[in-house]
Amino acid sequence: MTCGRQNQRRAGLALAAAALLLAGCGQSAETKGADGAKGGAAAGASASASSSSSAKASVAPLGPGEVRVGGEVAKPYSVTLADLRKLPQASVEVKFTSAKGEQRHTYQGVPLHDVLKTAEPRFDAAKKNGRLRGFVSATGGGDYRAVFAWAEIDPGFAKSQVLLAVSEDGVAFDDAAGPRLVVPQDTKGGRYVSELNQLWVGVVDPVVDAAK
Ligand SMILES: Nc1nc2c(c(=O)[nH]1)N[C@H]1C(S)=C(S)[C@@H](COP(=O)(O)O)O[C@H]1N2
Ligand SMILES: [Mo]
Repeated sequence: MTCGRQNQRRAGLALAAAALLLAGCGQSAETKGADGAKGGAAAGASASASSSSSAKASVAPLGPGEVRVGGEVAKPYSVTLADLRKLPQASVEVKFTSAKGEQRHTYQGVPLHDVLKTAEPRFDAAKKNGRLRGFVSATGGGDYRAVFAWAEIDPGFAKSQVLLAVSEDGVAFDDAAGPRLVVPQDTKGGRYVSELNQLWVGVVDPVVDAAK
């Protein structure tokens, strides 16, 4: 038997996750919340709260294709896949390796930097290159998560064009599923977070300074 994270994600159903759990396919603590909850109704319907003591009951369930943008920002907001389609688009041709082997795709979408700037990240202007202390956590379906340094996604620093993709090879992503992160500079597919539902801007100073 395989513990198919990919299949689970593809299925995108709380039902599939329940079946995996019943089948004893529980994943380690690093993939807690194996509820497969993505954007969409499944997020609200799943028992995700039971898998995380830090879950906040006060937070409304995610709407279809909703991505919450928050953290160290002045203006937290939500953007849906449908909203993203109306914003200025970029297109990238990429290749990356995955468990399926090499993949080549053309993605269309909105630069991640644009989406985050709208939320007005609060970087320390008093510190030299304060934004270099920033990072972005991207969470997708199945509580899959990857982190970026701010400089990696800021065209003012890096030659990168990280996108919140709305389509792959001309095929639109399901509005309920949410966008996919596309990371042209990566050779592996790990940070191509699918069914994106949260972007969280952070600053490393509190963690680093606490360790002094
Ligand atoms: N939400 C989510 N996104 C994910 C993953 C995942 O498990 N969950 N796996 C990543 C990994 S390890 C790879 S290699 C690619 C694979 O992309 P594919 O599923 O389109 O083949 O997706 C990435 N994005
Ligand atoms: Mo992967």
